[in-house]
Amino acid sequence: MTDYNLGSEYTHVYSGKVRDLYESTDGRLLFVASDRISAFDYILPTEIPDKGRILTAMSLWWFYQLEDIVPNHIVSANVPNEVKGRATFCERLEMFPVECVARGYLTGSGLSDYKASGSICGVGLPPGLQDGSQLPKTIFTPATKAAIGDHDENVTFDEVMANIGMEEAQQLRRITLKVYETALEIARRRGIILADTKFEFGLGLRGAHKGEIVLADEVLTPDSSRFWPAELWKPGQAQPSFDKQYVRDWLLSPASGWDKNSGEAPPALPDEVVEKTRARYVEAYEKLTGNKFD
Ligand code: Q0T
Repeated sequence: MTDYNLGSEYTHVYSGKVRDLYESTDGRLLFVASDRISAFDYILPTEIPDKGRILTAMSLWWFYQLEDIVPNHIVSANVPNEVKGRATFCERLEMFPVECVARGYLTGSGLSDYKASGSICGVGLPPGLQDGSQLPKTIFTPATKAAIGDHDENVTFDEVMANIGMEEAQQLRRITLKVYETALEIARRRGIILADTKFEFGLGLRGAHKGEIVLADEVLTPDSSRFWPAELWKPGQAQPSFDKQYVRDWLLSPASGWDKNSGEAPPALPDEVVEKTRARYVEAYEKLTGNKFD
């Protein structure tokens, strides 16, 4: 399952599809981005070399870009050798039980909800929008976190308020939209459309952040967001994905021998698909940050 071994100093706390959280014996939280990759809701049997390091570097870069807007949970990137470059020590927060999604473009579950009801999470939208359309304004479309293997469920703002209270719900919406709109502009200048993104926030428990809303998890990576190459954007069709397009195309091609609706686990990826996919992650990092990945 994991591609690293931290030894007995760390106990496992939580795993998402591709990220793991540990607690060290001295009480620190270690957030690890693995090299695992998911597609069509499966964790694939093949890892993408350096993916964890690339996404960690990207997330750290974003936290730094955004630190004047919202505090974040990063404490240090000085981590054990086994996970060097793809882990961070982070501040323990009391997490809000809500996935804070912002959308500037229509696709995915937002598109499905729009087609069914003309709205997403209770936010009404004008008629005539297509897959990939830019929305008239950025919207907050919260979801509740599902167990691994299940889909997050979109919820209305009223449901979030009922869950965590009006004040906190309004703060989360305001911060989510502000951070997303800032990131959208930064990415656009570099030729990347950040179609939507998901944030997780928590409440600081002690020290400088006590009682404050703090940005957690991994932010504005291709795993938590949709990255579209701006020059290929064309509403009315599914947009090519910056990172996973080779993976999806190969899995759906006859060459893979896999049927996405069979219920069977997907097969191992060929070396060529792995290498091209790794190159896309590197390209996304370098294009966005202007830094060389090494
Ligand atoms: C958490 C306390 O996606 C998640 O974790 C991926 C490994 C969800 N999650 C976050 C926490 C965090 C963070 N991040 C934190 N700073 N403090 N809990 C738990 N689950």
